[in-house]
Amino acid sequence: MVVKVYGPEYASSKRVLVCLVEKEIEFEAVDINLFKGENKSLDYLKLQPFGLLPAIQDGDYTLYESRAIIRYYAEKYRSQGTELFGKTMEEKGKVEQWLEVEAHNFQPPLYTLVLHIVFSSKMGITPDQNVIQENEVKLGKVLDIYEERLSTSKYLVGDFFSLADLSHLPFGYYLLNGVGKGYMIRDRKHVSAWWDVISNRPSWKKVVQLFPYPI
Ligand SMILES: N[C@@H](CCC(=O)N[C@@H](CS)C(=O)NCC(=O)O)C(=O)O
Repeated sequence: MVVKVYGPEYASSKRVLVCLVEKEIEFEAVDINLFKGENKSLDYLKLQPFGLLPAIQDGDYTLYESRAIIRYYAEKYRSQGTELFGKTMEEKGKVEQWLEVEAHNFQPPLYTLVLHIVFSSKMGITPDQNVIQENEVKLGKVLDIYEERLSTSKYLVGDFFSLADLSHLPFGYYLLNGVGKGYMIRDRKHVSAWWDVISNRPSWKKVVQLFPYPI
């Protein structure tokens, strides 16, 4: 069964796509244009009642929330493609920990920067320099913690690439492309080395090449 992924060009959908590529799961992309409001169509709202991208359809099964989707596929196809949860329960616990950090510490300030810097005109937002500065400072403090962690470990959890690293790719990309604050990665030696390793994975390069960002 081919998995249908809705809205492949948007960042949160790319979290799902890169996971499917790593797990060697066949998929089909269905375009939904957020800027034309297609995410609020009655048909799409049946799949994702909040009108957010992505959602997936896998036969009769549907699921939304990108991190729920990647957890689902990483678990369902544990022995296929890249093992993204680690080998032990302890490693899985740490993968979950860093997935939560990504969702609650890393992404929120970065999402605000993306909205105010990249999509302000398309989304009808007046860019607010105070909000931008405040979120840049917040994200910097988060990245300082990453720098410390990555000074002792190649990846966030240990010596293996996991769902935790993967989950940072879609919005991390914006920092260097679009937001124009690549220095936040490049000025942190270990974060910078980590970023180069994870963003050079063939899976991520394939996703960005197949579905360019709407920047
Ligand atoms: N927590 C959701 C967030 C999804 C999300 O915010 N998606 C953005 C695209 S990256 C979106 O659909 N935005 C449309 C809107 O805010 O109306 C997930 O991870 O699936």
